[in-house]
Amino acid sequence: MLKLYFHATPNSMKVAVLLEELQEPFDVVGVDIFKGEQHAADFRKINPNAKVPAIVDDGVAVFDSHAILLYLAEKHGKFLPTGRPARAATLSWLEFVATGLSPFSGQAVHFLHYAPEDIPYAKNRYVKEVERHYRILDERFAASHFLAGDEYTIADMALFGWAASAGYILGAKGLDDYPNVKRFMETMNARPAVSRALQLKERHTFKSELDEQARRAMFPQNAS
Ligand SMILES: N[C@@H](CCC(=O)N[C@@H](CS)C(=O)NCC(=O)O)C(=O)O
Repeated sequence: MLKLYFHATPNSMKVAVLLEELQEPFDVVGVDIFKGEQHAADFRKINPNAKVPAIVDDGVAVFDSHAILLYLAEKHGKFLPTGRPARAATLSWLEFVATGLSPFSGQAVHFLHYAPEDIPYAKNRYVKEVERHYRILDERFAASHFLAGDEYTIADMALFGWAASAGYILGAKGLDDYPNVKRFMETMNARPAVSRALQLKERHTFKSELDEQARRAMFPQNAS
């Protein structure tokens, strides 16, 4: 059976949603990134980049959340439109999330919550970029039900991963400034497959203390 190498993180959640939408049976293998399990030799054979998510499907290893989304969508012939305009829109928004919203969100989380020193310039840079991405998404959802148009695609699942954790970056108001993104999230949260994916976070628990072991595991470049 397909194995999903998982931690309760936005990037893993993208893939969990797609697997649930596809109703593809899968086993979850927890990788506790706070304990450094991403650096285990066996896991590095699956993802040389030592990060989650990754999958192994019938002996085939795939790493990086958006590569996995594309691989599974192509395998099943679902959630990746074949018509050229909708496919172009799906790929464009998928990359927007892969190269924009995801890494800027990751760096915003780092400087807001994990960095050992307070660096206002870095916090401002990444939070402002996250906000700019949500403004673009809000404009898109003012004109379009899903990112690629009327059709629900892997681009929406990619966005859901990070948007579900937006409060961690934007604070208590969460997505309040982006009403069209909020409407999109309500649509997503109403989907049974999304509920099932979110339940994985309850069923698989991980270390949460950001102690020396966790800092060494995730930010080895800063280890003393
Ligand atoms: N581009 C990668 C990023 C994956 C990533 O950054 N994963 C984080 C969790 S969301 C991780 O494994 N961090 C552990 C570490 O950096 O040591 C993807 O989209 O899958």
